[in-house]
Amino acid sequence: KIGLATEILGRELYVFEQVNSTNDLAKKKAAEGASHGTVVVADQQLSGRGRLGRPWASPPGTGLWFSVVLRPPLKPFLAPQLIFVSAVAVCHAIRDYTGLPVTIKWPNDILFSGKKVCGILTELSAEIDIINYVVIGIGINVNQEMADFPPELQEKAISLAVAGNTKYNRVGLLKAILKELEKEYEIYLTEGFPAVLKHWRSLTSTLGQEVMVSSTDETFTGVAEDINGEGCLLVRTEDGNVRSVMVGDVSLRGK
Ligand code: BT5
Repeated sequence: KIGLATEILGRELYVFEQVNSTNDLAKKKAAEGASHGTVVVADQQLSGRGRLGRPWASPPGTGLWFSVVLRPPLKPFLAPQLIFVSAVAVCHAIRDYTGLPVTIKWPNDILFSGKKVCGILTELSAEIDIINYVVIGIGINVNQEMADFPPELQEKAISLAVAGNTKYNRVGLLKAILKELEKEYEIYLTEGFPAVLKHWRSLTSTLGQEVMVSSTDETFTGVAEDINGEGCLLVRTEDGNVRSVMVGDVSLRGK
């Protein structure tokens, strides 16, 4: 019993010392019928994943690695909107819990002074017209020292502890995030995506920035002006055109 502050999220809760990936386990539980709001947490992941199979460093004792099963009453094409619901909730909760001015980098990162403290991996299981489930995987660097990060992450990753110069209670932070996620998800379902976008705009550091967009086919630069109703990033290129960039296989770098 960890004293959850939620009605639904985390009421079915699985806690492990070590798993390969909480997303994989949450997908398995969901396929076996786990209820909406099921949460899988692990102290350590042996093969934590980012998008496109990229690795996610998930050492024991220091991070918050967890996944939430949602069963939203939505058409599958709307599933990407849940990335924004999640990012808003996580960003809000981290700000409230730590007081640190973290921001959202489109589409799925939470940054502290330009460095990544958290990544979100959303995975969908759907049929033509209905969503079976969505798994929201959230990885937060909570109490790592800089020396705990592998060399390739030294420049681009940071933990909340390094950012705030103090350690944080991981269970307390988990409870705060589940509470915010439950709240933002409810706002999304009752008020719609525009309400979430409004929150998102107030928390992002991407808009107004000069960005470099890279996909497998091409790289271009421009100024990130807004996101649209589908969550696409609208980038004004040097020739004055606005290009819409889909959540998917792109990486974004501040220039
Ligand atoms: C992400 O992917 O940022 C999504 C990460 C989601 C992790 C959670 S943990 C719980 C759940 N179970 C899983 O197996 N996954 C989810 P992406 O945008 O593709 O970023 C991946 C990149 O971030 C890597 O290529 C590294 O450059 C960098 N990275 C890896 N580990 C990191 C860490 N601990 N902190 C900051 N950056 C990291």
